[in-house]
Formats: sequence, structure tokens, C-alpha cells
Amino acid sequence: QSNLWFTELQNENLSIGLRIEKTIHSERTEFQQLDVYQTAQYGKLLVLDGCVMTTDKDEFVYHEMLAHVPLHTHPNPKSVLVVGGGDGGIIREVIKHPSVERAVLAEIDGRVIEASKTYFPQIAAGLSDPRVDVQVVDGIRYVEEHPGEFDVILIDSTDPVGPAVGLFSKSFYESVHTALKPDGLMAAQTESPFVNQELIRRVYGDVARTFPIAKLYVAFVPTYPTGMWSFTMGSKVHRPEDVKAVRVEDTKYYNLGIHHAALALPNFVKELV
Ligand code: AG3
Repeated sequence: QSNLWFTELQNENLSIGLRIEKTIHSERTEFQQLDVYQTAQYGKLLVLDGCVMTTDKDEFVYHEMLAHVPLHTHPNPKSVLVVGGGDGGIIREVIKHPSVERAVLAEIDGRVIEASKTYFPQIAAGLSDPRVDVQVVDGIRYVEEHPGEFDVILIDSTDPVGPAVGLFSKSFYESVHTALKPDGLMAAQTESPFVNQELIRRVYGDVARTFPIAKLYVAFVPTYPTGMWSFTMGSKVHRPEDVKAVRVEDTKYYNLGIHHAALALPNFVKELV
């Protein structure tokens, strides 16, 4: 076996290591460094600027949880926007909902979309669905230019450094609010409660000042820093607690019990909201 290891330095004191069988692809795009590796443990691995984005074996957790918790919270989601998420994993989950008529992907880096289509065909599969409109654009501008259009907006960003900083700002959540219909809702990935408390506290506060209903929920993603991952939902009308049934059965992590369990926060996380 090879002695090559991929290491993500998650912060100055913490890293994750994955044994690499081979480097499949490596390029510097206009926006970031993009690498694809074959790992021994988790199948293929997509890395942007040194950070794990997704792996074949655990991608389902993050993609299902960022998509299905908000989509089930909305009683009839027809028009959905995904900001970021160029690998297509969130879109794949979104179009499992029979009510969805239109799903827009607003990804700034077209190379991520191409790499996913080439190396992660099961993740990218949904991108060629006729209901899906793939836009290689700046998500911030896209949101600003489409007021009142969406039932659900999902923010599948990289970490709050580099190209994604703007996706963690109060003014962005305000544009998201404006881009949503009168009963719309949003959810964003918001990092680990073990190492990003300040970020979670700030984002939750900004979302709670922008939307009448704000909710933090968590899931277990083995390849992200610490494994415990948070998501922040902002909603104009509908509450995630009120979900009584699931409409999508074809999932590996998400189900009705998980929907409600994800909303139950450990005390040290509850303190942040
Ligand atoms: N979105 C990135 C989540 C952040 C991971 N952070 C890290 N590894 N430091 C994932 C994109 C998947 N569609």
C-alpha cells in the first residue's frame, strides 16, 4: 500500500489524514486549488484549497441533511436555488422532491462542475436533469438579481475564507430573504460546533435578525473537521419542528426520526443560539 497521505489542516491544532492510493486530478482554477484523490478509506475525495469537500463514501450525509431538512420544512417547494454546491450533490437530493419544478445551481467556479461530472458521476448526476438550470455565476449577484423567486435557497459553500466569505455575511442573508417568496426558507452549512463556535454564534444571530424563525441543526459527517457539523435555517413562516411525514424515501441518512433528532442540540451547542 502507498505511503502517501492527504492531510487537511483543519485549524492550527487539528488535522485529518487519509491514505491516498493515487492523485487523480490537480489544477489551479481561476478561483481556487482543486484536487481529486483516490483514498483507501472513503473512495474518491474532492478537495478545494486544501479542504475536504466531499468523498464518495460519506457525501450522502451532508447532501441529504442540507437538502431534506429544509425541503421537508416547506410544504410545497417548487422553485429551489442552490448557491455553491458545484459538485451537484445538493441538486441531486433537491430533485428527489416530486414538487420541485425548477432547481437553479449558482456556482462561481465552472471547473468544480466539470471535475465533478468527470470524477464523481453519481454525485453530479442530477445536473443534467431537465428541471435543473446550471449557472456559472457569482451566487451573491445571482441572489440580488432574483427577488421573490424561490421557495427554498440552500447555501452549500466552502469555509468562511477565500471565495466564500461573502456567503457568511448579514447582507447576504438579507438578499436571500428578498430572493425568497413570502413563505420561503433558507439553510446554510455553518461549520463545526467544536471549532467554529464564534462563527455559528454570529451567523445564527444574523439569520435570527433577518428571519422570524431561525434554527440550528446538526449531523455527523466523518470527513469534516471534528465530524460534528452544523446547518443554520432561516424561515419566514414554516417551522422544521412541524414536519409530520417525509416525502422522499430514497435516502441513506435522512428519515423522519433524524429530521427531528437533528434539531435537538447538545447543551454546549444550545448555548451558541
Ligand atoms: N461544502 C463544504 C463544507 C465545508 C467543509 N470544510 C472543511 N473540510 N474544512 C461541501 C461541498 C459539498 N457539496
